[in-house]
Amino acid sequence: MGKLVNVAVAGATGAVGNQMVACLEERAFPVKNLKLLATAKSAGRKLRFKGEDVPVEELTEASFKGVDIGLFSAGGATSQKFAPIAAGQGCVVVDNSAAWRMDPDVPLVIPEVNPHAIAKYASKGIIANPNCSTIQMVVALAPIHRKVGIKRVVVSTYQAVSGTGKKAIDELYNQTKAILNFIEPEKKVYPHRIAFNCLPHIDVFLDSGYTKEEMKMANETIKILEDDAIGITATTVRVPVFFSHSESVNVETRRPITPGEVRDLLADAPGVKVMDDPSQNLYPMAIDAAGKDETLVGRIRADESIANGINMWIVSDNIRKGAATNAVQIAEILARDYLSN
Ligand code: L14
Repeated sequence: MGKLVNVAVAGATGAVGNQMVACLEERAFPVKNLKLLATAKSAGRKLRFKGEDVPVEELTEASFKGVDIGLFSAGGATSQKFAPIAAGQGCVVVDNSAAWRMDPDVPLVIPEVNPHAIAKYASKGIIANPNCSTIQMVVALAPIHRKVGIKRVVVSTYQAVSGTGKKAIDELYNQTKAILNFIEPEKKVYPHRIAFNCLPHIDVFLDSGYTKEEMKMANETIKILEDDAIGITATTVRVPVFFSHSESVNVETRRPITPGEVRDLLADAPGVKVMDDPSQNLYPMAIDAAGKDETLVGRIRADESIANGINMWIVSDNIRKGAATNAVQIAEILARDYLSN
């Protein structure tokens, strides 16, 4: 790895921000100085990093002087405002919000899939981290796309509450506890009860009837795979799970491929682990992926209703590979290949 870098984490006290700090430590990222930034309300709190208590400072326009890389997970509005301010001060921003993902001058990067796109950061000083549901799906789709071409994808997701943040983790916990104690549960985060329920609703609805989360999955996949001939339709569903998103993915390929060939292809794919032995009841589950960085794939089988169809089940920790790990992996490439002198 190249030189030591000054890193800032914006939104450090959130679920993803916390995990970003943990990933920097776990992966032995070459940190010179770590700055933790959050709203004034969180300023003064401390987070543990490499055995030391690092104080959280208020995020302001002056926060990024001397910072080489800023990992942002403080929401779209904060990214919209502060990413250009940070970039203007020479800080390369790796942004986890949806604010910059579809900007044609901002690369949208999954390191295992399109690391070459990182070079385009120079235009705005911003690199976007894709949506959690997109990342885990595309890590598994990319090798298939390269081999036989993907024509169409139909995906349904089963998404954990942690994607919404700490308040939603508390909401699932509190509602579950209330219901098991015959107490009327309160709802503050989602429009309906999430405990013992499924909500076909993630992010906001558009006039088309789709949610923004569904359109992110379609648009981001096309941008990352650099192929707008791929058709994608998504239904995104919130389920009462704390960590890890699961996805049922139906793929129509351009050329034939057997389930065995998909299994072999994915067994060699970086960041992917195949868990597929129905005879042993072996398939990926949210509880397997939580706390790990791999994307787990199983239930690989032919869709016999079409000529070239494959079905699979893809599971990954939405806070790790879906957010923090992916951002830190991008930062590793930046530090090694772009900021090293
Ligand atoms: O990064 O699960 O675009 O509520 C926004 C919705 C992250 C997940 C994003 C959720 C998503 C979030």
